[in-house]
Amino acid sequence: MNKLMITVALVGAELKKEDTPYLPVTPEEIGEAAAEACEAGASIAHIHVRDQNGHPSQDRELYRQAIHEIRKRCNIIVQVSTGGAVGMTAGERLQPLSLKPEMATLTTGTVNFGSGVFMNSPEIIVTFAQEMQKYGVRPEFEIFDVGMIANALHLVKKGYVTGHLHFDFVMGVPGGIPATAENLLHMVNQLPKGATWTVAGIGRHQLPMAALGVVLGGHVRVGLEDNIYYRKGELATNAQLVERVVRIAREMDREIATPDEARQILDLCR
Ligand code: KMH
Ligand code: ZN
Repeated sequence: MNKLMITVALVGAELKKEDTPYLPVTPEEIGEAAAEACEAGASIAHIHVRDQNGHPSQDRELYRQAIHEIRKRCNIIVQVSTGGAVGMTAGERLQPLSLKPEMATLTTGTVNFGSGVFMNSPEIIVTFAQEMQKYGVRPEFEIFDVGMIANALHLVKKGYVTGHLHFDFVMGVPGGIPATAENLLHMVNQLPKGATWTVAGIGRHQLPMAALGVVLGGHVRVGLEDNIYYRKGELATNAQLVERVVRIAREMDREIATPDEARQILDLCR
């Protein structure tokens, strides 16, 4: 079977240090957490950044510092968020793209997000895709519900996204698609030939969706952005969540992709 890419979603925008002391928030902490996760087997780090008060931010300078701290320590692929936090403007969210990271998220639709609304109008989606093209950044389509796949493929048809197509199915957000095996298969079946996919289950869905990703030949995202527990009542570190997926994959005879192997799978080596 193909090698498994593990994405670690290190930070997110919704959690606080009070929720878990293991949450990295400063650029140095993000760099450390990325290096530990990479050592454990992660090939992609999906990152958000926080300001000095720990609040979610899309500030370009903070991203520059966090990426610098990661690069100092390891070879992991850096994937910046363009989702940011609910309520941020498109201009705020776009800031890290001008740093020309290897990858960035691109959410192709609006979705209820807990008690908020994660806004992605047709205009925003096209603008974000164009900015990624301009800076040579590979998008990861961030799919929170099934209609977003058709929106992503529409962007491809119109030429706003070219090259290798990679999707991340984020399942179990309150307001988004429920995390079930049937729903995952339904989404996988809609992808064009040659596209790759990752699955990210939220909260208690992280572990079963990761196991499904391993056995179905997809790829897996874990990390504190999506789930802070190792098991009920026991907090996890980012690296521990990665290590568990590595163990599951090895038991299933699936090898783990290094960052450079992930670059080849995603055709980032241009
Ligand atoms: N924080 C969510 C509203 C992304 O990183 O692109 C959006 C999010 C998706 O986390
Ligand atoms: Zn995110």
